[in-house]
Amino acid sequence: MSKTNQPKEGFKFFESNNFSEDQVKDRSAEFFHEMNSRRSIREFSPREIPEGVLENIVKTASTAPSGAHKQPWFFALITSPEMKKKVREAAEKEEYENYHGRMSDDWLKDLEKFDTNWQKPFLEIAPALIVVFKETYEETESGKAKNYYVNESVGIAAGMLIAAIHHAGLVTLTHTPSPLNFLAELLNRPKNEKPFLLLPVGFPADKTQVPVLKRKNFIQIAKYY
Ligand code: IYR
Repeated sequence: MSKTNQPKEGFKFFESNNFSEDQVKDRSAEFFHEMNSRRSIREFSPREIPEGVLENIVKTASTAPSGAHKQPWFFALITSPEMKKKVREAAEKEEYENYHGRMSDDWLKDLEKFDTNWQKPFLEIAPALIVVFKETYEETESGKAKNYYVNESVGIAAGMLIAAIHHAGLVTLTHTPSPLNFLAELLNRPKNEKPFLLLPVGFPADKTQVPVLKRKNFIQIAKYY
């Protein structure tokens, strides 16, 4: 093999999938179709999540790109009824304040169509809660090391987590009982981690309903230049 066929130091050749144009077209359409059936779900079945699934979806999330490949995320997987109860109680305390004064009238009006309130029984019923943490900096042996584009990185990982949950055939809700700090305390996480999102995960309750919503169409969200 000649030298030019060797990757440079520290690199390897990328293994392209080499799909045909038709395959690329079909795959893009099929994936859109699949993702377009995703909905945020607020009523869960207590049905258990099959073994290995939480690991697979978290590992999928962790394939996300991140600033300087620092992977500034941590996923707390809560499955014990005791911890779920504690999370529910603390979340409901924050949500009670949110719905009774902390959210503006405009905000409450925007939420009317979702028929939500401060009560969050799904936090105990769903078989798993995933708390996504962002690592604002890295704690190394030689001290604090900087992470880059933390919100962007963790936001992308959270999106991939939601896609993986949906692809597996499970449902979730992107839940933000702000302020979220009670989660760091309850789970005893280190100082460099801040809670980012709380996602109940599981199968949907029988006959659960979702609001009739319309997604923006292509010309509302994109333009060719
Ligand atoms: N966190 C509250 C309120 C809420 C806020 C937004 I923005 C929503 O899209 C939905 C709900 C709750 O979860 O009820």
